[in-house]
Amino acid sequence: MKTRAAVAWEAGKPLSIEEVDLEGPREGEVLVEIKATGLCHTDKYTLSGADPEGIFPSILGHEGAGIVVDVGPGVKSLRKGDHVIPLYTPECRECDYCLSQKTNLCQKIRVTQGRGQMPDGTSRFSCNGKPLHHYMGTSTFANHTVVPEIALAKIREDAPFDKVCYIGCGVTTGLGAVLFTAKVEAGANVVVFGLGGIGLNVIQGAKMVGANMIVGVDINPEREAMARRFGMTHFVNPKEVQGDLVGHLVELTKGGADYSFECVGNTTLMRQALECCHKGWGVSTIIGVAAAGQEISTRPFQLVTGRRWIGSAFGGARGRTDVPKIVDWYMDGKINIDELITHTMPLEKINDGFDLMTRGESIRGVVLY
Ligand code: NAD
Ligand code: AHE
Ligand code: ZN
Ligand code: ZN
Repeated sequence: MKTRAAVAWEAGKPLSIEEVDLEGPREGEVLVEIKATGLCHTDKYTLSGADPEGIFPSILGHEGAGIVVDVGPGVKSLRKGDHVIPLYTPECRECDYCLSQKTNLCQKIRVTQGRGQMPDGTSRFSCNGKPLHHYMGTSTFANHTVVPEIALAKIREDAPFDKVCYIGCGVTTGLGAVLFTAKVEAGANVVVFGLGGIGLNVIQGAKMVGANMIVGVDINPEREAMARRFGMTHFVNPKEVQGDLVGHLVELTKGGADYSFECVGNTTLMRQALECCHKGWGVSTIIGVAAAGQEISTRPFQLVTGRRWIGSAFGGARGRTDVPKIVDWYMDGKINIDELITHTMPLEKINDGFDLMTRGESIRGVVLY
Protein backbone atom coordinates (compact mmCIF):
# COMPACT_ATOMS: atom_id res chain seq x y z
CA MET A 1 0.00 0.00 0.00
CA LYS A 2 0.95 3.65 -0.24
CA THR A 3 1.14 5.84 2.85
CA ARG A 4 2.50 9.23 3.88
CA ALA A 5 5.61 9.49 5.97
CA ALA A 6 8.27 11.92 7.16
CA VAL A 7 11.47 10.37 5.86
CA ALA A 8 14.89 10.95 7.43
CA TRP A 9 17.07 10.66 4.32
CA GLU A 10 20.26 11.91 5.97
CA ALA A 11 21.55 12.84 9.42
CA GLY A 12 21.24 16.51 10.23
CA LYS A 13 18.75 17.27 7.44
CA PRO A 14 15.08 18.14 7.93
CA LEU A 15 12.56 15.33 7.51
CA SER A 16 11.01 15.09 4.08
CA ILE A 17 7.31 14.30 3.54
CA GLU A 18 6.97 11.49 1.01
CA GLU A 19 4.49 9.02 -0.31
CA VAL A 20 6.11 5.69 0.60
CA ASP A 21 5.35 2.05 -0.14
CA LEU A 22 4.49 -0.23 2.74
CA GLU A 23 4.32 -4.01 2.42
CA GLY A 24 1.65 -5.88 4.35
CA PRO A 25 2.30 -7.67 7.64
CA ARG A 26 4.18 -10.99 7.59
CA GLU A 27 4.12 -13.78 10.21
CA GLY A 28 3.64 -12.32 13.70
CA GLU A 29 3.31 -8.76 12.38
CA VAL A 30 0.53 -6.19 12.48
CA LEU A 31 -0.33 -3.28 10.18
CA VAL A 32 -1.30 -0.21 12.20
CA GLU A 33 -2.82 3.06 11.05
CA ILE A 34 -1.09 5.66 13.22
CA LYS A 35 -3.55 8.35 14.30
CA ALA A 36 -1.16 10.54 16.31
CA THR A 37 2.50 10.60 17.30
CA GLY A 38 4.46 12.66 19.77
CA LEU A 39 7.88 14.16 19.04
CA CYS A 40 10.41 13.01 21.62
CA HIS A 41 13.87 14.43 22.12
CA THR A 42 15.26 11.00 21.21
CA ASP A 43 13.93 11.39 17.64
CA LYS A 44 15.81 14.66 17.40
CA TYR A 45 18.92 13.04 18.85
CA THR A 46 18.85 10.26 16.25
CA LEU A 47 18.16 12.68 13.40
CA SER A 48 21.16 14.76 14.52
CA GLY A 49 23.50 11.88 13.70
CA ALA A 50 24.74 11.51 17.31
CA ASP A 51 23.07 8.12 17.81
CA PRO A 52 25.40 5.18 17.07
CA GLU A 53 22.29 3.22 16.14
CA GLY A 54 20.96 5.94 13.85
CA ILE A 55 20.54 4.50 10.35
CA PHE A 56 19.54 6.44 7.25
CA PRO A 57 17.34 6.57 5.29
CA SER A 58 14.73 5.71 7.88
CA ILE A 59 11.31 6.59 9.24
CA LEU A 60 11.72 7.84 12.81
CA GLY A 61 9.02 8.19 15.51
CA HIS A 62 8.33 6.02 18.55
CA GLU A 63 5.49 7.73 20.48
CA GLY A 64 2.36 6.76 18.55
CA ALA A 65 -1.15 5.44 18.91
CA GLY A 66 -3.46 3.99 16.29
CA ILE A 67 -5.75 1.27 15.01
CA VAL A 68 -4.99 -2.23 13.76
CA VAL A 69 -5.79 -2.43 10.04
CA ASP A 70 -4.57 -5.95 9.27
CA VAL A 71 -2.77 -8.82 10.99
CA GLY A 72 -0.26 -11.29 9.56
CA PRO A 73 -0.36 -15.07 9.94
CA GLY A 74 -0.06 -16.37 13.49
CA VAL A 75 -1.12 -13.17 15.22
CA LYS A 76 -3.35 -14.19 18.13
CA SER A 77 -3.65 -11.34 20.60
CA LEU A 78 -4.81 -8.59 18.22
CA ARG A 79 -7.35 -8.18 15.47
CA LYS A 80 -8.53 -5.55 13.00
CA GLY A 81 -10.04 -2.53 14.76
CA ASP A 82 -8.10 -2.89 18.02
CA HIS A 83 -6.65 0.32 19.40
CA VAL A 84 -2.92 0.06 20.11
CA ILE A 85 0.22 1.84 21.25
CA PRO A 86 3.45 0.67 19.55
CA LEU A 87 6.21 -0.31 21.99
CA TYR A 88 9.88 0.34 21.33
CA THR A 89 10.46 -1.94 24.30
CA PRO A 90 8.44 -5.04 23.41
CA GLU A 91 7.19 -7.63 25.88
CA CYS A 92 7.34 -11.17 24.46
CA ARG A 93 6.77 -12.82 27.86
CA GLU A 94 9.02 -15.74 26.90
CA CYS A 95 12.65 -14.56 26.52
CA ASP A 96 15.10 -14.87 29.42
CA TYR A 97 14.80 -11.15 30.07
CA CYS A 98 11.00 -11.18 30.28
CA LEU A 99 11.00 -14.34 32.39
CA SER A 100 13.62 -12.96 34.80
CA GLN A 101 11.07 -10.48 36.15
CA LYS A 102 14.13 -8.29 36.83
CA THR A 103 13.94 -6.05 33.77
CA ASN A 104 11.58 -4.68 31.15
CA LEU A 105 14.26 -4.95 28.47
CA CYS A 106 12.77 -7.78 26.38
CA GLN A 107 15.51 -8.90 23.98
CA LYS A 108 13.42 -11.05 21.63
CA ILE A 109 13.81 -8.69 18.65
CA ARG A 110 16.39 -6.20 19.94
CA VAL A 111 19.12 -7.07 17.42
CA THR A 112 17.04 -6.57 14.27
CA GLN A 113 15.28 -3.56 15.84
CA GLY A 114 18.69 -1.91 16.34
CA ARG A 115 19.48 -2.55 12.67
CA GLY A 116 16.28 -0.86 11.54
CA GLN A 117 14.76 -4.14 10.40
CA MET A 118 11.72 -6.25 11.10
CA PRO A 119 12.48 -9.51 12.99
CA ASP A 120 13.02 -11.42 9.72
CA GLY A 121 15.81 -9.01 8.78
CA THR A 122 13.93 -7.10 6.07
CA SER A 123 12.13 -3.75 5.81
CA ARG A 124 8.48 -3.16 4.95
CA PHE A 125 9.08 0.45 3.85
CA SER A 126 10.47 1.74 0.58
CA CYS A 127 10.35 4.94 -1.44
CA ASN A 128 10.74 4.95 -5.23
CA GLY A 129 12.14 1.43 -4.96
CA LYS A 130 14.74 2.38 -2.33
CA PRO A 131 14.35 0.50 1.00
CA LEU A 132 13.84 2.66 4.09
CA HIS A 133 14.87 1.51 7.56
CA HIS A 134 12.46 1.13 10.44
CA TYR A 135 13.31 2.95 13.70
CA MET A 136 13.01 1.58 17.24
CA GLY A 137 10.66 -1.03 15.81
CA THR A 138 7.89 1.57 15.58
CA SER A 139 8.40 4.22 12.83
CA THR A 140 5.40 6.26 13.90
CA PHE A 141 6.29 9.17 11.59
CA ALA A 142 4.40 7.17 8.96
CA ASN A 143 0.63 7.21 8.71
CA HIS A 144 0.75 3.41 8.48
CA THR A 145 3.44 1.17 9.93
CA VAL A 146 4.09 -2.53 10.45
CA VAL A 147 4.98 -3.62 13.98
CA PRO A 148 5.59 -7.04 15.56
CA GLU A 149 2.64 -8.27 17.65
CA ILE A 150 4.84 -8.39 20.78
CA ALA A 151 5.54 -4.68 20.35
CA LEU A 152 1.92 -3.52 20.58
CA ALA A 153 -0.04 -2.72 23.72
CA LYS A 154 -3.79 -3.09 23.26
CA ILE A 155 -5.58 -0.14 24.84
CA ARG A 156 -9.20 0.81 25.54
CA GLU A 157 -11.17 2.23 22.64
CA ASP A 158 -12.43 5.37 24.37
CA ALA A 159 -8.91 6.73 24.93
CA PRO A 160 -8.12 9.70 22.64
CA PHE A 161 -5.20 8.94 20.30
CA ASP A 162 -4.02 12.56 20.29
CA LYS A 163 -3.32 12.35 24.04
CA VAL A 164 -2.45 8.74 24.81
CA CYS A 165 0.19 8.57 22.06
CA TYR A 166 2.42 10.32 24.63
CA ILE A 167 2.15 7.20 26.82
CA GLY A 168 4.14 5.46 24.06
CA CYS A 169 7.27 7.12 25.46
CA GLY A 170 7.37 10.29 27.57
CA VAL A 171 4.61 9.69 30.09
CA THR A 172 5.58 6.08 30.77
CA THR A 173 9.30 6.91 30.87
CA GLY A 174 8.87 9.66 33.46
CA LEU A 175 6.21 8.08 35.66
CA GLY A 176 7.77 4.63 35.34
CA ALA A 177 11.24 5.80 36.36
CA VAL A 178 9.71 6.96 39.64
CA LEU A 179 7.31 4.06 40.21
CA PHE A 180 9.01 1.03 38.63
CA THR A 181 12.74 1.83 38.50
CA ALA A 182 13.62 3.99 41.52
CA LYS A 183 10.47 3.01 43.49
CA VAL A 184 10.35 6.38 45.22
CA GLU A 185 8.47 6.28 48.51
CA ALA A 186 6.18 8.80 50.19
CA GLY A 187 8.06 11.51 52.05
CA ALA A 188 11.20 11.27 49.90
CA ASN A 189 13.10 14.33 48.68
CA VAL A 190 13.48 14.25 44.91
CA VAL A 191 15.62 16.32 42.53
CA VAL A 192 14.77 16.32 38.82
CA PHE A 193 17.27 17.65 36.24
CA GLY A 194 15.50 18.78 33.06
CA LEU A 195 11.86 19.80 33.03
CA GLY A 196 10.90 18.81 29.49
CA GLY A 197 8.60 16.12 28.18
CA ILE A 198 10.23 13.49 30.41
CA GLY A 199 11.18 15.48 33.50
CA LEU A 200 7.67 16.88 34.01
CA ASN A 201 6.37 13.32 34.07
CA VAL A 202 8.99 12.45 36.68
CA ILE A 203 7.64 15.37 38.71
CA GLN A 204 4.09 14.11 38.17
CA GLY A 205 5.16 10.63 39.35
CA ALA A 206 6.94 12.00 42.41
CA LYS A 207 3.82 13.93 43.37
CA MET A 208 1.70 10.78 42.84
CA VAL A 209 3.74 8.76 45.33
CA GLY A 210 3.65 11.54 47.93
CA ALA A 211 7.21 12.84 47.73
CA ASN A 212 8.09 15.62 50.18
CA MET A 213 10.39 18.08 48.38
CA ILE A 214 10.31 17.94 44.58
CA VAL A 215 13.13 20.12 43.30
CA GLY A 216 13.26 20.90 39.58
CA VAL A 217 16.49 22.03 37.89
CA ASP A 218 16.36 23.66 34.45
CA ILE A 219 18.15 26.46 32.61
CA ASN A 220 14.87 27.48 30.95
CA PRO A 221 12.96 29.72 33.39
CA GLU A 222 9.79 29.22 31.31
CA ARG A 223 9.59 25.70 32.71
CA GLU A 224 9.00 26.80 36.30
CA ALA A 225 5.29 27.59 36.16
CA MET A 226 4.29 24.37 34.44
CA ALA A 227 6.49 22.27 36.74
CA ARG A 228 4.91 23.86 39.81
CA ARG A 229 1.45 22.93 38.51
CA PHE A 230 2.65 19.33 38.26
CA GLY A 231 3.97 19.23 41.83
CA MET A 232 7.42 20.82 41.86
CA THR A 233 7.99 22.50 45.23
CA HIS A 234 11.34 24.24 44.53
CA PHE A 235 12.88 25.53 41.27
CA VAL A 236 16.60 25.89 40.72
CA ASN A 237 18.01 27.62 37.65
CA PRO A 238 21.70 26.65 37.54
CA LYS A 239 22.47 29.95 35.81
CA GLU A 240 21.30 31.80 38.91
CA VAL A 241 23.13 29.69 41.49
CA GLN A 242 26.18 31.38 42.97
CA GLY A 243 28.90 28.77 43.32
CA ASP A 244 28.52 25.03 43.25
CA LEU A 245 25.16 23.60 42.07
CA VAL A 246 25.68 20.29 43.89
CA GLY A 247 26.42 22.04 47.19
CA HIS A 248 23.35 24.22 46.69
CA LEU A 249 21.09 21.19 46.12
CA VAL A 250 22.54 19.29 49.09
CA GLU A 251 21.90 22.29 51.31
CA LEU A 252 18.38 22.80 49.94
CA THR A 253 17.46 19.16 50.60
CA LYS A 254 19.17 19.23 54.00
CA GLY A 255 21.73 16.54 53.28
CA GLY A 256 21.00 15.49 49.73
CA ALA A 257 18.29 13.99 47.56
CA ASP A 258 16.86 10.60 48.42
CA TYR A 259 16.29 10.24 44.69
CA SER A 260 17.49 12.23 41.69
CA PHE A 261 16.69 11.87 38.00
CA GLU A 262 18.65 13.12 34.99
CA CYS A 263 16.23 13.90 32.16
CA VAL A 264 18.44 15.88 29.77
CA GLY A 265 21.13 13.60 28.33
CA ASN A 266 24.05 15.73 29.58
CA THR A 267 26.91 13.82 31.23
CA THR A 268 27.92 16.78 33.43
CA LEU A 269 24.38 16.89 34.80
CA MET A 270 24.44 13.12 35.30
CA ARG A 271 27.42 13.55 37.60
CA GLN A 272 25.78 16.42 39.45
CA ALA A 273 22.61 14.36 39.79
CA LEU A 274 24.54 11.55 41.43
CA GLU A 275 26.58 13.81 43.66
CA CYS A 276 23.59 15.78 44.97
CA CYS A 277 22.22 12.51 46.38
CA HIS A 278 22.21 11.80 50.11
CA LYS A 279 25.26 10.03 51.53
CA GLY A 280 24.47 6.47 52.54
CA TRP A 281 21.32 5.91 50.50
CA GLY A 282 20.65 8.40 47.69
CA VAL A 283 19.76 6.83 44.33
CA SER A 284 20.31 8.65 41.04
CA THR A 285 18.51 7.44 37.93
CA ILE A 286 19.81 8.29 34.46
CA ILE A 287 17.03 8.69 31.91
CA GLY A 288 18.63 11.11 29.45
CA VAL A 289 20.35 9.70 26.36
CA ALA A 290 23.87 11.04 25.80
CA ALA A 291 25.55 11.20 22.41
CA ALA A 292 27.92 8.56 21.05
CA GLY A 293 31.35 8.70 22.64
CA GLN A 294 30.24 10.49 25.80
CA GLU A 295 31.03 8.89 29.15
CA ILE A 296 30.04 9.48 32.76
CA SER A 297 32.49 9.85 35.60
CA THR A 298 32.56 10.48 39.32
CA ARG A 299 34.86 9.67 42.22
CA PRO A 300 34.24 6.04 43.19
CA PHE A 301 34.07 7.37 46.75
CA GLN A 302 30.61 8.71 45.86
CA LEU A 303 29.44 5.10 45.49
CA VAL A 304 31.57 3.72 48.32
CA THR A 305 29.74 6.10 50.58
CA GLY A 306 26.37 4.68 49.67
CA ARG A 307 25.04 6.56 46.67
CA ARG A 308 23.75 4.38 43.85
CA TRP A 309 23.76 5.12 40.13
CA ILE A 310 21.12 3.38 38.02
CA GLY A 311 19.39 3.88 34.67
CA SER A 312 15.92 3.50 33.28
CA ALA A 313 14.64 2.67 29.78
CA PHE A 314 10.94 3.21 29.06
CA GLY A 315 10.52 3.79 32.80
CA GLY A 316 11.11 0.14 33.54
CA ALA A 317 7.58 -0.49 32.23
CA ARG A 318 6.54 -3.82 30.72
CA GLY A 319 4.69 -2.38 27.78
CA ARG A 320 1.86 -4.80 27.07
CA THR A 321 1.14 -5.12 30.80
CA ASP A 322 1.72 -1.59 32.09
CA VAL A 323 0.79 0.70 29.19
CA PRO A 324 -2.95 -0.20 29.24
CA LYS A 325 -2.94 0.55 32.99
CA ILE A 326 -1.33 3.95 32.43
CA VAL A 327 -4.00 4.68 29.81
CA ASP A 328 -6.58 3.86 32.53
CA TRP A 329 -4.86 6.28 34.93
CA TYR A 330 -5.22 8.98 32.30
CA MET A 331 -8.86 8.16 31.59
CA ASP A 332 -9.58 8.12 35.36
CA GLY A 333 -8.04 11.58 35.76
CA LYS A 334 -5.14 10.32 37.89
CA ILE A 335 -2.52 11.80 35.58
CA ASN A 336 -2.47 14.93 33.49
CA ILE A 337 -1.38 14.61 29.89
CA ASP A 338 -3.43 17.32 28.20
CA GLU A 339 -1.48 20.26 29.59
CA LEU A 340 1.86 18.79 28.52
CA ILE A 341 0.81 18.58 24.89
CA THR A 342 1.45 22.19 24.08
CA HIS A 343 1.39 21.97 20.27
CA THR A 344 -0.28 19.85 17.61
CA MET A 345 0.45 19.89 13.89
CA PRO A 346 -0.15 18.00 10.65
CA LEU A 347 2.62 15.72 9.38
CA GLU A 348 3.63 18.37 6.84
CA LYS A 349 4.69 20.65 9.73
CA ILE A 350 6.73 18.06 11.65
CA ASN A 351 9.99 19.97 11.17
CA ASP A 352 8.36 23.02 12.78
CA GLY A 353 7.53 20.75 15.72
CA PHE A 354 11.22 19.92 16.17
CA ASP A 355 12.11 23.61 15.88
CA LEU A 356 9.69 24.36 18.75
CA MET A 357 11.45 21.68 20.82
CA THR A 358 14.89 23.09 20.00
CA ARG A 359 13.82 26.59 21.01
CA GLY A 360 12.36 25.25 24.28
CA GLU A 361 8.89 26.50 23.34
CA SER A 362 7.02 23.19 23.40
CA ILE A 363 6.79 20.47 26.01
CA ARG A 364 5.28 17.90 23.68
CA GLY A 365 4.42 18.47 20.06
CA VAL A 366 2.03 15.92 18.60
CA VAL A 367 1.48 15.17 14.91
CA LEU A 368 -2.14 14.43 14.05
CA TYR A 369 -2.58 12.36 10.89
P1 NAD B 1 13.10 17.98 26.16
O1 NAD B 1 13.89 18.65 25.11
O2 NAD B 1 11.62 18.08 26.16
O3 NAD B 1 13.57 18.46 27.62
C1 NAD B 1 14.90 18.67 27.99
C2 NAD B 1 14.93 19.71 29.12
O4 NAD B 1 16.26 19.80 29.60
C3 NAD B 1 14.50 21.11 28.65
O5 NAD B 1 13.53 21.65 29.54
C4 NAD B 1 15.81 21.90 28.72
O6 NAD B 1 15.60 23.27 29.02
C5 NAD B 1 16.54 21.17 29.84
N1 NAD B 1 17.99 21.38 29.83
C6 NAD B 1 18.81 21.41 28.75
N2 NAD B 1 20.07 21.63 29.15
C7 NAD B 1 20.04 21.74 30.50
C8 NAD B 1 21.04 21.99 31.49
N3 NAD B 1 22.34 22.15 31.17
N4 NAD B 1 20.65 22.05 32.78
C9 NAD B 1 19.35 21.88 33.12
N5 NAD B 1 18.36 21.66 32.23
C10 NAD B 1 18.72 21.58 30.94
O7 NAD B 1 13.54 16.44 26.11
P2 NAD B 1 12.70 15.15 26.61
O8 NAD B 1 11.83 14.68 25.52
O9 NAD B 1 12.16 15.47 27.96
O10 NAD B 1 13.91 14.10 26.74
C11 NAD B 1 14.87 14.27 27.76
C12 NAD B 1 15.98 13.23 27.62
O11 NAD B 1 15.44 11.93 27.92
C13 NAD B 1 16.57 13.13 26.22
O12 NAD B 1 17.96 12.85 26.35
C14 NAD B 1 15.85 11.92 25.64
O13 NAD B 1 16.60 11.33 24.61
C15 NAD B 1 15.77 11.03 26.87
N6 NAD B 1 14.76 9.97 26.88
C16 NAD B 1 15.10 8.80 27.45
C17 NAD B 1 14.18 7.79 27.57
C18 NAD B 1 14.53 6.49 28.23
O14 NAD B 1 13.78 5.54 28.11
N7 NAD B 1 15.64 6.42 28.94
C19 NAD B 1 12.88 7.97 27.06
C20 NAD B 1 12.55 9.21 26.49
C21 NAD B 1 13.51 10.21 26.41
N1 AHE C 1 20.62 3.99 20.48
C1 AHE C 1 21.07 4.89 21.50
C2 AHE C 1 20.39 4.66 22.84
C3 AHE C 1 19.00 5.13 22.80
C4 AHE C 1 18.32 4.78 24.09
O1 AHE C 1 18.91 4.76 25.17
N2 AHE C 1 17.05 4.51 23.97
C5 AHE C 1 16.21 4.26 25.11
C6 AHE C 1 14.87 4.76 24.79
S1 AHE C 1 14.86 6.48 24.46
C7 AHE C 1 13.24 6.77 24.09
O2 AHE C 1 13.04 8.07 23.90
C8 AHE C 1 16.07 2.76 25.38
O3 AHE C 1 15.01 2.23 25.63
N3 AHE C 1 17.14 2.08 25.38
C9 AHE C 1 17.16 0.66 25.59
C10 AHE C 1 17.51 -0.04 24.31
O4 AHE C 1 17.54 -1.27 24.30
O5 AHE C 1 17.73 0.67 23.30
C11 AHE C 1 22.55 4.82 21.71
O6 AHE C 1 23.07 5.81 22.25
O7 AHE C 1 23.14 3.80 21.31
ZN1 ZN D 1 11.12 8.85 23.52
ZN1 ZN E 1 10.93 -10.92 25.97
